[in-house]
Amino acid sequence: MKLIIAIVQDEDAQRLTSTLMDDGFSVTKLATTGGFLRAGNTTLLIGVDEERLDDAMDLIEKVSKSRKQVATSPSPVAGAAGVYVPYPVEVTVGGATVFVVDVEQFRKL
Ligand code: 2BA
Repeated sequence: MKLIIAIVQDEDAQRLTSTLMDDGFSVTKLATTGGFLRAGNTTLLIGVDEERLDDAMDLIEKVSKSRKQVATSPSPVAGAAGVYVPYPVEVTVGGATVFVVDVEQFRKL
């Protein structure tokens, strides 16, 4: 068995959860926060048998969209007044950041 840990954007989370469940996958949804943007995102935990791993990955890829977001970072050098001025940086977020790990045991107790 494998555990898929998929970090997706909130905008895609509901549709992805429904799509996975409609296809027979079990999903746990966590509200998480990205370290860089410090904005909300969603992490899905999906335990799958190995033979269904590719099916789940295909669905995640199909539903998760990439989007541009603007982050505000402090400027790397202080200005004349010695103040670090915030400046906008555009980053492309997603589709999905996915980790696949081996599951040593899966039990429902
Ligand atoms: P955030 O950390 O909020 O990052 C959002 C987006 O900002 C990233 O999109 C990437 O395009 C950009 N970014 C992140 N760190 C950066 C940096 N040091 N310099 C410049 N740009 C940077 P994604 O790569 O699609 O990541 C989306 C979210 O997935 C991340 O949100 C984070 O919550 C998670 N994530 C990505 N890589 C990860 C990793 N190696 N370990 C754990 N979580 C990860």
